[in-house]
Amino acid sequence: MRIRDVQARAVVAPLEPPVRTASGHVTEAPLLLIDLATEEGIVGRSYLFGYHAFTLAPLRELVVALGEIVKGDALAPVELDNKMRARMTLFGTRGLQGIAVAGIDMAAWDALAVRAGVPLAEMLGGRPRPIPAYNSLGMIPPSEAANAAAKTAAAGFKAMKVKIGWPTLAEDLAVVRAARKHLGDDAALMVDYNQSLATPEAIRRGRVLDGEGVSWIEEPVRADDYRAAAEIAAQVATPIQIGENFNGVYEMELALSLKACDLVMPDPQQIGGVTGWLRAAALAQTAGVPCSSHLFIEVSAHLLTVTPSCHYIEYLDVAAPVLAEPLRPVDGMIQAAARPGAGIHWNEDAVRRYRVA
Ligand code: SMN
Ligand code: MG
Repeated sequence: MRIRDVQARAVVAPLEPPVRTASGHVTEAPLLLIDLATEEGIVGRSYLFGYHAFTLAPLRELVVALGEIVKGDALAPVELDNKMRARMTLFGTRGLQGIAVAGIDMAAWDALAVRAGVPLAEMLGGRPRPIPAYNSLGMIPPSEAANAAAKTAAAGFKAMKVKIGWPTLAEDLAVVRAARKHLGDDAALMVDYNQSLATPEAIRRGRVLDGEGVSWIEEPVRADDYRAAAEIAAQVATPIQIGENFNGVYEMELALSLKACDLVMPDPQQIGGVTGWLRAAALAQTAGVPCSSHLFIEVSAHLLTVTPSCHYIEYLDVAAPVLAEPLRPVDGMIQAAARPGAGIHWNEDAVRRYRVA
């Protein structure tokens, strides 16, 4: 089976509620929708999340250009990954280049599973199964945290993440204590600083959070400051979680070698798609580190079934407005659809509505 062409469409979908973070707000869902067609008529689909609309045009150019490079090649995702990365060796695959490679990789693996007539999880040697999910919220003020936690518990989640990094530690604590109180004692509460603290402040706030029943502190400092994260992890009892910004598995290996974190959460587009994730899952396994996902719930629901140290799937469904059948959590768990591929099918009316040039 050979690749006939790769199409990429840019949309800006609504993101409700917007994701407020201590390092800026994401108020809409800029997505690049990828359709990889084979000569036999099989179509593999994936999407990329641009965070801000201005990334979509260059991202689309990169995906289309890489699509031309792999046009006519066999549908062999690992070979395609090798070829695309080799073509960019001289300037590297950090940033949008690496994300574009991941987008084509995820669509190629989807096509492979569709052709085989099995869910992606089965293509990878696993089977769809319920994965523990956490409800992932943005920065919410203390006044809303109790209600958000109560609604999360009522929805059946056994875990919730809230973003903090308010101007004062007292405000962070007010949010954590309100959420902790209304989430239920048996539920996990995680916090995410989105890289907003300096190291001394991260240690100061982390030590106070140690007494608050928090299951992980995410990205306290700059995502790639692994030495700082290691210092924080050594001085704070609460597990330190990073990984959504691991740009490929070499960065993940470096972070683990520096003991920068107690937990990891690769992002499928940042880590290198399905191919990158499989390597990341092995790194997490050999390091003995629990591995969660970041965004991309459809493909993550498959990937986590073959992740030996599978931990949580993040429930923050940025692509739902343009999907024909968004994945829904049931009793705090998320299970991939037992249908061929990754389960990504567009709602073409919505795509038309949100399409951007
Ligand atoms: C995040 C998600 C989506 C947009 C911005 C930030 C976040 C997370 O860091 O962990 O979900
Ligand atoms: Mg995060």
